[in-house]
Amino acid sequence: MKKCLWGLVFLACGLSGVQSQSKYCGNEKCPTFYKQVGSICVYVSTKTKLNWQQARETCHSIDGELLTLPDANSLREITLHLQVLGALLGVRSQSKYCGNERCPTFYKQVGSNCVYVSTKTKLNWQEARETCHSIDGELLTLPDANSLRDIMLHLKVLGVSKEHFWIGAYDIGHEGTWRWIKDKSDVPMGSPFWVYSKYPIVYEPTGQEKQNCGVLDNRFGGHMNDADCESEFCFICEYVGK
Ligand SMILES: [Ca+2]
Repeated sequence: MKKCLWGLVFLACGLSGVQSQSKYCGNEKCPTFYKQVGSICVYVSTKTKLNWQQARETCHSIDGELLTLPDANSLREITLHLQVLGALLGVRSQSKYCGNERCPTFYKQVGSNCVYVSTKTKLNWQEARETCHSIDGELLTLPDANSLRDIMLHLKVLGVSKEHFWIGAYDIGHEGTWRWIKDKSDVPMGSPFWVYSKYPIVYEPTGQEKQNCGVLDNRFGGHMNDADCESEFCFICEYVGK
């Protein structure tokens, strides 16, 4: 039976004035990637299909293991969860992908990018980067206005537009010159990318040496702001491959 019914047993997002309210971005109490089902934290992969060993290795990459079902309740809970996810589509695999998407495991297509939006444990900028690396990603690059619009709309659909999200913009080591961490290309400045104040018009970033990492700031509709890299926020990865 070749079907993506694997999950994981355990395993298990401030700016100047932007402070996180709790350890978690959403309402859940499971680590990044995981969702609570009954008493356990699981990740259900409905993207690229893998063989058993490949599936195990993917679980290991996010500190998990293939799902254990110790009793009837756990089987019932995961079955119900799969029904809710709409993932029980029949026994035979029809294509390389489990769902309708064309992005790798963990990722969802947003515009022309495959992105992973972490709405679980909040991390600082470097920790967020490392989490993206663990799934062959990097913090999000927004090369043009369309990509900014696409991700803002996506966050709204996800119902997480009240959170701040780390992205791949930074000026560490080259103060005042903002670059994307993925390819070191220049970050667009001004409108419509960065938050601005109206009277007089002043665009972020304004944090100078104290704020060297970029975030989508929920107080200003998800436009970009600079923040202290040690602040803890949700974050967005984009798939870059191995
Ligand atoms: Ca700076």
